[in-house]
Amino acid sequence: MEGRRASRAERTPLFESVGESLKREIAGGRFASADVLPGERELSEMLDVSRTTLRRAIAGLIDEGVLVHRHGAGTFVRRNPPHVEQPLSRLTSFTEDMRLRGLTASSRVIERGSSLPTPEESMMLDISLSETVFRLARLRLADGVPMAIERATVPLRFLGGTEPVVESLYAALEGSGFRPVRALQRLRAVVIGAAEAALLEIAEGSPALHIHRVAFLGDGRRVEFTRSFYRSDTYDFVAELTLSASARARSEGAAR
Ligand code: 16G
Repeated sequence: MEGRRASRAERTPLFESVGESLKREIAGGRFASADVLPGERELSEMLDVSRTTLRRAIAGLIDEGVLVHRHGAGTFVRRNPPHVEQPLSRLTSFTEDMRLRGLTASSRVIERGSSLPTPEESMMLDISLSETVFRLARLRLADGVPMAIERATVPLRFLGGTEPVVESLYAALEGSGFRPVRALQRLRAVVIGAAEAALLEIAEGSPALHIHRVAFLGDGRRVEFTRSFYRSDTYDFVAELTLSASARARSEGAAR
C-alpha cells in the first residue's frame, strides 16, 4: 500500500490523484443515487488512502466546484443546476414557474415570523409602522438545487391575520383572496457576499441578480415586498419588447 502511495507521489501529489479518482467515480455515477458522499472512513478505505490525503483531495474538489459542503449535512456531488428562462412579463410564483418546467420546487426556511415593519417595509408596502407584517425568508430550490434566496414581507391581514404554514406564498395569498395581480420589479446585477454564496452554493464574489418586487392587488393596495438574490448561472430573465402603437404606425407608414 505504502509502496503504491510513494510511487504515485513521485509523479503528482497523492491528494491530486485521489481527487482525480474521485472525479472519475462521480462521472461514472457512483454517488448519483444519494448525491451525498460516504463518510471519511468508508471513502478512505475505498480509495485506499489516509484520511488526511482524502481531506485534501475533497477540499480541492470543493474549490473546483465538483463537490459542495453543506454545513451539518455532509459533502455532496454538485449537480448541474437547471437552467430556467423566466419571462419578465408574467406574474407567477416560484412554485408555479418550476412546475411548468417539470422541476420540483422546494424551500428551506431561513427566517419566518410576524413583527412590525421596518421603515423600508412600511414605505414599500405603503402601510403604517404599527401594522403587523409577516416575514418569510427562504432558500428556493429546483430539483434540490439552490436557485434563489427570497425575503418576502406581506401585511399579515392579507393572510387572514394568522401566520400561514406555507409551501407557496402565492397559494396562501390566493387562499385568503389576496393574490397579487400586478407587480413592479427592479433587477440589478450584484456580486454575491459570503453568506448568500454559501446558501446558494456558489463561490463568494460570483455575479447574481438582486430583485426587488412590489406586488399589488387589483384595487392598488400593495400586498408583497420581496427582495431576492437569483443565481445568474441558472436564470435568464427574458423580456419581450414591442414598439408603441404610434411608433408602429409611423414605421408601417414609412414602409408603405
Ligand atoms: C417568485 C417571486 C416572489 C414571490 C414568489 C412566490 C420573483 C423574482 N419573485 O419567486 O416575489 O414571493 O414567487 O412563490 O419572481 P411561492 O408562491 O412559490 O412561494
